Amino acid sequence: MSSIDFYVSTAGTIFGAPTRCDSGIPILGIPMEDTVSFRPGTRFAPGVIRLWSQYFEFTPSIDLGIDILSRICDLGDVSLLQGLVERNVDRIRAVINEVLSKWGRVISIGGEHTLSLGSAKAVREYYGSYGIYVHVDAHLDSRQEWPVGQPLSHATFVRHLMNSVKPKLFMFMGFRSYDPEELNFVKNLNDALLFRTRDVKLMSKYELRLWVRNALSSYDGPIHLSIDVDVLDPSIMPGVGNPEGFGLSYGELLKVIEAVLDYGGSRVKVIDIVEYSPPNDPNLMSLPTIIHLLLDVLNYL
Ligand SMILES: [Mn+2]
Repeated sequence: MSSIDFYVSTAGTIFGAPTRCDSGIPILGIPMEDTVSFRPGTRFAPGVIRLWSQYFEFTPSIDLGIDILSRICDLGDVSLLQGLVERNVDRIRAVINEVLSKWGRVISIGGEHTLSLGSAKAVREYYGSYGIYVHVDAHLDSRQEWPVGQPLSHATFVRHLMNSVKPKLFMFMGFRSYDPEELNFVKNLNDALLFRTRDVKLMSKYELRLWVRNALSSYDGPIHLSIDVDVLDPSIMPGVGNPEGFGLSYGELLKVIEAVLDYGGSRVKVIDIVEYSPPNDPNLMSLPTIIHLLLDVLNYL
């Protein structure tokens, strides 16, 4: 039996999109939440985004004349076990592998960031190579253990990703909060581009695009874009588990995403949008930004 038929269920759809599509872009909910270290609630994100998405206009930041609704379908949510991190990562890998075999790409909606380990493994498995991991996040998620004694969690999964899929290049975009141990780790990676929050803020759009273009063209293979929405400032994105001050504005995040999707083109196989947490979102005030991010990603993809 196929993993999709077995593990994925649908309750309502994003923007009212169909549940199956032929050549479109599939959206997959992954309500994984097993290793919370601060405020819980990311498991509710796919459902809340689905429910509320119907009440927004489908207009992205730049009108490229693309009918976004006609290009997407909503596959539903991956059903997961509770608290079994490794088994959930493996299930996510299996489902995304199959989604890639049928559609060639996917946008996943988390869930905790650890799910990106599953999608990275699927990219490596399905394409037989793994090119570039783009980690857009206030954090580096590169601890050895967190909490101390726990090897695999949302704060450590990047190390596992390095060991298991071995990206040719890491791009850390928009980080600002870390432990010295993690900073040492990422600085010692052989091939990594490190842009802190203030670098992204200070760089012009064209300077940033030049860096991204050079990086993407210097390493071949599939590109995996993983966006933790806590990279944004808590004033526009309060609905996250681990908020960090002095974050990116939406326009600054868009500079990064636009550059990666423009120059990455069809090499971008998986986009994860993770860590939105509705229970931590007063009056769901982060939701317009989440919806807009999804529309912009679809517009550029
Ligand atoms: Mn984060």
